[in-house]
Amino acid sequence: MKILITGGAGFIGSHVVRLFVSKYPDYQILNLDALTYAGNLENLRDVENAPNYRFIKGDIADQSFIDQLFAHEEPDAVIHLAAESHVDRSITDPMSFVKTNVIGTVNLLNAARNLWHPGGYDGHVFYHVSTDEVYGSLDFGPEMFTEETSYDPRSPYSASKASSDHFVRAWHHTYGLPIKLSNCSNNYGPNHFPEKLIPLAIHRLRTGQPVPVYGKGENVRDWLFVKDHATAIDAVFHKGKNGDTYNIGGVNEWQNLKLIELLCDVVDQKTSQEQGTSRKLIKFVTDRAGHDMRYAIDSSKIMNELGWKPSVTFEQGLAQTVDWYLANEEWLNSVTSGAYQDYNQKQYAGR
Ligand code: NAD
Ligand code: TDX
Repeated sequence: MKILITGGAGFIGSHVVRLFVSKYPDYQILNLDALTYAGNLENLRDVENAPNYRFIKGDIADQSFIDQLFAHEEPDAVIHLAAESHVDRSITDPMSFVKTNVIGTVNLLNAARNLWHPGGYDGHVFYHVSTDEVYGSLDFGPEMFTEETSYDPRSPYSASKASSDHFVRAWHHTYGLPIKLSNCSNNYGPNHFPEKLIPLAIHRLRTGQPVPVYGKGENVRDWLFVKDHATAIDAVFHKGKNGDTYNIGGVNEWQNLKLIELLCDVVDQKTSQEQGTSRKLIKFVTDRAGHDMRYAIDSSKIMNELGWKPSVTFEQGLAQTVDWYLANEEWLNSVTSGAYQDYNQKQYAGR
């Protein structure tokens, strides 16, 4: 089987590529990635010479490139992760989210349909990886997002992902394209770009800079270790039902401030600093526009039907994550030079 994985040089994609390349030596894995600021082939140094792996540089928003690629490579399946993924960037530059997340997804759907339909869809699958943010925002009650929760996206990022989810389902209902979808909560772990809360905080703590907490730090997210997301994607890809959606989460809700305090304590412990040192760097800043209050995800369907569950506790995953960043300063230094500095300056201007 030849699988086209899009966005494989990014955070989650690189863990999915590594898992599939090493676990399935009989599969050919093609990694299609535009190498935007978030894509980094350093993430895949350990698998780049594997005989069943190949990297292709290209933009999913470029329709003629995608059509030619499908005609030439004839992939049997697609696992689609390529996206613009950062909510704050979507607030300042929404159109790049429309181009990649919406138009890019439709280009892939069209190319898959054109390639697969003439011979029948048997043995093919278009798997779209999405987010819990499409469901909107919850209050602090017991409610959780299920696969039946109505869509209510509220940021340009979540609106673009919701749109792409709808297009994927529309290609299933209208053209019979075999699809699978999953909506996952916040991931954390190695290779996470330091614009997102956890790697940003680790990076800033290690360099003695303030850690920005938006608003009062009350917002709640559910966190899942990235390697557990990769095993969930493996389970859905191989065992999920055609046309079905699976919610994926860590049963692990944290208020942002409590999470940052815990992270500060882990960093103090790992760097042999006196407990409480890092917490002094916490800085409350202006809130994110339209900041969703709480995400909470009910993963019982994937757990009960596909037998998936997270392999590590949050404490274990966070300790592994901090260890990874402290041991990979070169990776952090390379991704936090150049364009990152400009982004950061804009991000904190006026905050
Ligand atoms: P990321 O930003 O780290 O990586 C995205 C990758 O896509 C990068 O390698 C980038 O170069 C590539 N890419 C971007 N635009 C492209 C284009 N036009 N053509 C080809 N490649 C392009 O993102 P991530 O955090 O790894 O997220 C991967 C997927 O998982 C996304 O679809 C995201 O919506 C979804 N998701 C992320 C999370 C999370 O917590 N990070 C949670 C749930 C779902
Ligand atoms: O500096 C910060 N300070 C802060 O308080 C940053 C960057 C974030 N935050 C808050 C905003 C959120 O409530 O922390 C929380 C987490 O923020 P992000 O790491 O930006 O993640 P989030 O906005 O929740 O979205 C993430 O999870 C779902 C991913 O970026 C998405 O791609 C994914 O779909």
